[in-house]
Amino acid sequence: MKKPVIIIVSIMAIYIFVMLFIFTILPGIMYTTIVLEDNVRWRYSKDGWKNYDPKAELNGYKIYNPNNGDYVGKYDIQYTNKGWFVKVNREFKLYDKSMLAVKSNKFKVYNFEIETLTDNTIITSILNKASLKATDGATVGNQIQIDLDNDGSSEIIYGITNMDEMGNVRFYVMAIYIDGGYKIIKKVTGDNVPSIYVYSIVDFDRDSNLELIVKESYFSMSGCDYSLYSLVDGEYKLMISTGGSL
Ligand SMILES: [Ca+2]
Ligand SMILES: [Ca+2]
Repeated sequence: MKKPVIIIVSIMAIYIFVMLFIFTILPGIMYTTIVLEDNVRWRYSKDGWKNYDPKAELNGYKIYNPNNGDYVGKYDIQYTNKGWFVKVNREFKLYDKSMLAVKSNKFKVYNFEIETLTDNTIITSILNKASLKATDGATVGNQIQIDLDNDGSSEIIYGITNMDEMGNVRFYVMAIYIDGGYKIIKKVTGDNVPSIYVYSIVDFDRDSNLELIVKESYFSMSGCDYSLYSLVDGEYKLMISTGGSL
């Protein structure tokens, strides 16, 4: 090769690498961007969590199963009014499963199982802690056992719902058992209590403290709300919350 050709090829190679670094590698180092279901988008940077522009390019996102943590693959993704599409062999194809996609170098999604909570003494303890009193209807609960702070022993996440005799949901409370006591994460009371459940358990920054992504849906509204909670000093604090309806 002649010298000018080598120089031009070298400059082009450097240009491609720099562009690749700026647009593909750097965002995964500087930020964590999470995409959820109906185009909910959160971005974490040194300034904390922010809702993020839904129109931006979505190239090279890692898709996971939100419930069991299975890695689906890395794709360019696109949201339309028909739902999520992923690029396979240069063509965008409909992705009809739950969408949890991230751009990050650190992200991990955990497998978890929801079990029925049958121990009434636990239910009573949590309701006392939350200053709630069950009505004469039905009180049902579920639990997830998982090591949330990576100290080798499991914590338990509880969800308890109470219905009155007419079948109206009167309250919902989410709590964890951690460091030998119950801590309330979320409590909703009133005439319009949503159905609430743990959508995904993740570690976005790999500090071994797991984050909870919680989904809320109301019968009277289309779309859902999603919230991200982080473990701070033994308690779950709300980091960001957003409506997923379009
Ligand atoms: Ca633990
Ligand atoms: Ca974490």
